[in-house]
Amino acid sequence: MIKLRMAIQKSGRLHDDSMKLLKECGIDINNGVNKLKTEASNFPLEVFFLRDDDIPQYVEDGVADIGIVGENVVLEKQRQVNEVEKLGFGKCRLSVAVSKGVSYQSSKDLSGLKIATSYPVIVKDFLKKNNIAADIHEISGSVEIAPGIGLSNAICDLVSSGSTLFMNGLKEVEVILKSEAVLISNQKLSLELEQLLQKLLFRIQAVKKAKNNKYILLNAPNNNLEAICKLLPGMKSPTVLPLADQGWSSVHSVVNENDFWDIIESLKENGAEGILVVPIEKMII
Ligand code: PRT
Ligand code: ZN
Repeated sequence: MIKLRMAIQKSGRLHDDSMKLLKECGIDINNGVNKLKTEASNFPLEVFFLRDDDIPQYVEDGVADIGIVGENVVLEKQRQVNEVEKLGFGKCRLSVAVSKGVSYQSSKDLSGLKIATSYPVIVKDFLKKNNIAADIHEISGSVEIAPGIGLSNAICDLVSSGSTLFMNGLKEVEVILKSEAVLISNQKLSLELEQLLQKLLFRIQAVKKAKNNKYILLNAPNNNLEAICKLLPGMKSPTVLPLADQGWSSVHSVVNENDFWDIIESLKENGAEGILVVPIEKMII
């Protein structure tokens, strides 16, 4: 039977979330951190564990059909692969930072500087687009120490909390790229593999939607029922059930995480009581 071959990071920041996503998609795999590959027991999927830097090339070459990797790596490696879906984890930004004491007004201030980075392709492109002449010094790790040891005047590196920059006396001055983990695929998948990818993608999207939404239950006074239902359109329309208490109804619906607090306030203003909010495991529209 044909199997979809997926490359994920062997160890590192994306490993656990990649494995968790597969689990949430109902795919059981043996945890093979120390192995090169493993198989799913209930989905036609083989998983290869690789260094993240190598994943775009393996997917381009067709050694793996699909892979999970940071967008930053996809853009840096410039391999011919399709970006299929953003996955909502591994979020970070690729930023330029300079020493805290240096005055910085605009990207023009980078002219003539030496920038240490592990992302020479992306940085070169940024400098070109902004018409800045600066030197790029490529290093593979510990980029944040470069200004401190006199190797460069600036750096361009991944940032998430900002504490690494802070601890090294650096300040973030330009965000070049916002990145997160993405699902990539080979550009010439056979029809069968494409169908398996679509099956997996359907599950991934259901998991993502569920994470962005909450199930809400509340008690509403019947005289304000219409206003409350308008606030909770849900997937089609809210479910309304009469309570044993006369004049009250129970309303069930789905709310988006982003609108959540605004909606709660309006619901309370309209007399809603006993509001319960529960996570959704899977959501298929
Ligand atoms: O061994 P392998 O080559 O597979 O792994 P790696 O060491 O190259 O990568 P890894 O595991 O560090 O990161 C994998 C991916 O996670 C990256 O390509 C990004 O897409 C994503 N990611 C998200 C991050 C960060 N956040 C991040 N904060 N990758 C690295 N960092 C590093 C950054 O380089 C800096 O050293 O964390 C430090 C900054 O973090 P803060 O929180 O102090 O700002
Ligand atoms: Zn790497």
